[in-house]
Amino acid sequence: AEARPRVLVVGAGLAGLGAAQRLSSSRAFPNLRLLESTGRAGGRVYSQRFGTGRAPRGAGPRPRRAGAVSGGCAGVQRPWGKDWGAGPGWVWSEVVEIGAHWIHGPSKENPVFQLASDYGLLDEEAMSEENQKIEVGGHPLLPAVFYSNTGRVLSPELVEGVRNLFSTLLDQTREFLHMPQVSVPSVGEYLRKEIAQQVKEWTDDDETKWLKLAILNTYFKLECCVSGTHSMDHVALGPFGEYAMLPGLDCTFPGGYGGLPDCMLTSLPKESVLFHKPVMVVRWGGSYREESQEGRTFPVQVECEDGERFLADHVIITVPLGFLKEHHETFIDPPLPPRKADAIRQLGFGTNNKIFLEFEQPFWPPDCQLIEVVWEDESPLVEAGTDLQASWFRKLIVFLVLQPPERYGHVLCGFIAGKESEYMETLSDAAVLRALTDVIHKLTGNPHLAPPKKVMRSQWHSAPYTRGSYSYVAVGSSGDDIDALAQPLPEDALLQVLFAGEATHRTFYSTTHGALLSGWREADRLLSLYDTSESHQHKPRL
Ligand code: 6YU
Repeated sequence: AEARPRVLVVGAGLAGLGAAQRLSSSRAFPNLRLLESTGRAGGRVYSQRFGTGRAPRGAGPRPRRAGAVSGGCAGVQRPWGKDWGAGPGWVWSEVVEIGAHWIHGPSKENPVFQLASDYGLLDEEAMSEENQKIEVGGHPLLPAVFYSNTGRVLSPELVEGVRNLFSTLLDQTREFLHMPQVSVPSVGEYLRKEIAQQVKEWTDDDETKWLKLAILNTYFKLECCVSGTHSMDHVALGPFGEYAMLPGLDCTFPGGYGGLPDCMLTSLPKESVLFHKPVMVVRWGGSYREESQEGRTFPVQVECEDGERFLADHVIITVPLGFLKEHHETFIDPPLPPRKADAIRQLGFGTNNKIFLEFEQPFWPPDCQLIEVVWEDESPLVEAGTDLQASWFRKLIVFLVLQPPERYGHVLCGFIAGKESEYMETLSDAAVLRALTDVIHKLTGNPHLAPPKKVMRSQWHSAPYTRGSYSYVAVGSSGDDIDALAQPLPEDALLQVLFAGEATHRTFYSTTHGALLSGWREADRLLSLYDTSESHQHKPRL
């Protein structure tokens, strides 16, 4: 086995796990190692426990939703929630998603959906044929309530009209894909230009006009969460339509998204995965020898922060684009060719965070699953303030109500993108709670409403091995940059250094299925390099 190619995979997110799983299922690669910087698998797929639901005294056993699954593959138990406490009035915590939330487009073509179904991680509704056929263009409609900062609830009809206008304009932005020229560089500028035109034709009174603009501004902020960017002015217009959507109504994992990487991990030989092994530098194009391996040289040497070194024939790098942006000049030696370094600099990688709030009692109506927030003094046609300290919380414009309440208690999951989100990461939990309590007092018009009893948030920008949430095609870059990033090194087909990860998938970037497919792509690239007959020599097919 020692004569067969040695492969290292850097990063145990879905891309790294996918690559490792595919390679380890071939007998051509018995010498496989996966090096992960943190203490867990999953990367930006990360489920944690939150909330302390409490049953009333005298309540019976804790209810479970019909059709519930308790989680998949052998050796991995992911129960719905954890009960503890003796006597009447048990308490529990539930699984929430710190990172990826939904399977976008859960249908046959989506490998995350397929794998999760095979592992038994999804409920019957998500797996149903009807669910797989539904096409909502990435924006499922949930029963929503629209609160304004003036303490009033906005009319659903008014909001619906504005939302339809916004989604029509957004659909138009995807039509520039194959056009040689675009009139403005960014999605944001295009939308604002169109809105400025439309406003001239509005016949509403002034107050309604301003309100409609304020609602539109909420949709700009929502779109920043979707694209993982500070401003839609940073998202390139021409390539925007290249992001591909699959059919299927977005679904979640009843036992947590983290069940997927956990199951993938169990299929790998235990000794092949090393946690707490941050890679510091990947050296390639060399001739490295191990003392115990006389005569055999390896072109790749990977050195970890703790000084341990690994030699290999091939390394698949799956670290996030955010990490590469910060470290690529020292992380890879010799440095990347200019085309690749430019792609890393030019592609976008922003921040989208979640803030979970648990309430003793809901302030929203029982059937509400989504809370949208409108700041009536804002408009996409008026430059926003830049004082982060004074107004960061204005960027948080949507809360999901975690369902069902019998399972979660009264928990909201807020989404916040951009520089405001990065600023929020620097605050204490208490400061976040204070600011959001103020916001909720404004929205409800009730300054005495009890504050949330618990808060938890993600901090993806501060995470040293991620440095943000996901990639987007920024102004000044295009899908060609994604392909350039995905190109292996060196260019003469030796495949010493390969690149996977969501940011290397030209049409599914920013998603879990993009990540998984990119890992498979690089594994297949290696598999097709070798003659996979049971020859004990490793012979590249060049
Ligand atoms: C999806 C969703 N979703 C919300 C939030 C986030 C993301 N995504 P990983 O980072 O996983 O793995 C790399 C590993 O490498 C990691 O473990 C590191 O620790 C390790 N590493 C780093 N440096 C290292 C070193 N030096 N040495 C060793 N190891 C090292 N995707 O499908 N559905 O609902 C969401 C969401 C808050 C943060 C998401 C969602 C994105 C996915 O999570 C992400 O793409 C993959 O998990 C990445 O896997 P990976 O393996 O590549 O990296 C038009 C247009 C619009 C475009 N956008 C539309 C789509 C919207 C995306 N949706 C997002 C929404 C949410 C809520």
